[in-house]
Amino acid sequence: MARILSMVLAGGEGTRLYPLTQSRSKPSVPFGGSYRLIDFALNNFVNSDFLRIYVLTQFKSQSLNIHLRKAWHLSGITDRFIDAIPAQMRMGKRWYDGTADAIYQNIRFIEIDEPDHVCIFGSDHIYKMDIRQMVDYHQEKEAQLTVAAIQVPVSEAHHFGIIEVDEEGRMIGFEEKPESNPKTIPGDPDHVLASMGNYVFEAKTLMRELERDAQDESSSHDFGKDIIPELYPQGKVYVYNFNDNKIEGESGPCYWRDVGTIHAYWQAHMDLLADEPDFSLYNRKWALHTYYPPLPPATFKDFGDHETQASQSLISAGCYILGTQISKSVLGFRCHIRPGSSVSGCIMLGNVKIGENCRIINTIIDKDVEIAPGTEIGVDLEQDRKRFTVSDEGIVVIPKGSKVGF
Ligand code: ADQ
Ligand code: ADP
Repeated sequence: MARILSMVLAGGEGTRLYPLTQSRSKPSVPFGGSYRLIDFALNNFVNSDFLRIYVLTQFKSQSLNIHLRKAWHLSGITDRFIDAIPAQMRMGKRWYDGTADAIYQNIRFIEIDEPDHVCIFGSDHIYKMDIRQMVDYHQEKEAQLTVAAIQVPVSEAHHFGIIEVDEEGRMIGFEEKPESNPKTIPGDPDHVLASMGNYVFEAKTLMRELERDAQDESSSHDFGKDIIPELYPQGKVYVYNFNDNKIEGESGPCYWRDVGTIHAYWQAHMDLLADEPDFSLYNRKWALHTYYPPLPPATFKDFGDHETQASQSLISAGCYILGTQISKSVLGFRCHIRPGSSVSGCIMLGNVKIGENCRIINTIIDKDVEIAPGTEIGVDLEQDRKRFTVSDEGIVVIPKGSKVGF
């Protein structure tokens, strides 16, 4: 058995998700009622039985550290670990440049561990992947680097590293975030093959490439911009097709979403509420671990003439719903809603209090928000734009800790 070390890049600033990333890094943003974005990447490793994991943090990492400590603490007499490594400026008084620099500044952890292969994955995406299958492919091909890839519409090509591949699966072209004329898939002019930002490196190659890149003053020290374009023309770089990945107990299409913008974040929640979601939270063979606070079950009560009705929604523990209509919404822990209110297309991240007779549509409400009785949000977007962030698609965001309408 090859020895595998995993490094999860969890430093993303997430500027396009602002204000959800005002006080926390992108991987720490709550998702799906009970989870944080980073949980999906970590569940992929844990469910694949790769349990030697460093999580590299940088920006606004306190919320993430607390979550890692509460949800992902491994202890015992084995050599399994999930350890957060903060940026420590070991290579001089500077933070990480690009993603390759983040690994380079922690290269001693790889040297000490002496793995055969190193998995370097991002932590910003919603998906399930049995990483063993990617590592098996990497070993069969005797690759120096294997990059996971997925088909995306050509209109999105400028967000991704765009790959060309030969019939054997070998990378023969790569362009990071092309601004125009991306290479489309042969025979399919509407799609490109995009890098998912997930890499399996032969450890020796990784260390050699990081050392070389560190000496290159013209480099931005990024896997997508520098390391891959340099390595594939002369090295053995292979492409792993994410659509070949099989999750035990599931047969559906492979789901992968970048939730990097407010609208994508909102839409991925709505995906969870579909009659038959492409991303299931219910597969017991692929349990989605996270931290659960000690809270009672969600409570639903009628109040006088006000019936409570909830449909197409996910409601987390500790919620207390009194005489309210809830549809197409995801409520995190400890949300309290008072009678006569209605909520539709909403995502509440947790500990939200909504007074009587409110009407709230298509709104993301961050933690610790209080909304005064009789408030309408998402109904008159022109008014909302004066006080809140509203996405081009009309999704309103209420920042953490706000008191609205008082
Ligand atoms: P980007 O989407 O631009 O491109 P990037 O900002 O490099 O992704 O972030 C990748 C991962 O590293 C994220 O999980 C992020 O949180 C983390 N990260 C970013 N900066 C970091 C830092 N300084 N320290 C620690 N972690 C950091 C990449 C690839 C593309 C590919 C897309 C897929 O470069 O080729 O298509 O991911 O989304
Ligand atoms: P989240 O909203 O992501 O759940 P928490 O409320 O759990 O975050 O906060 C996690 C930690 O982050 C707390 O210790 C809190 O004090 C700290 N924190 C929150 N905002 C800031 C900030 N702007 N600067 C520094 N620390 C912060």
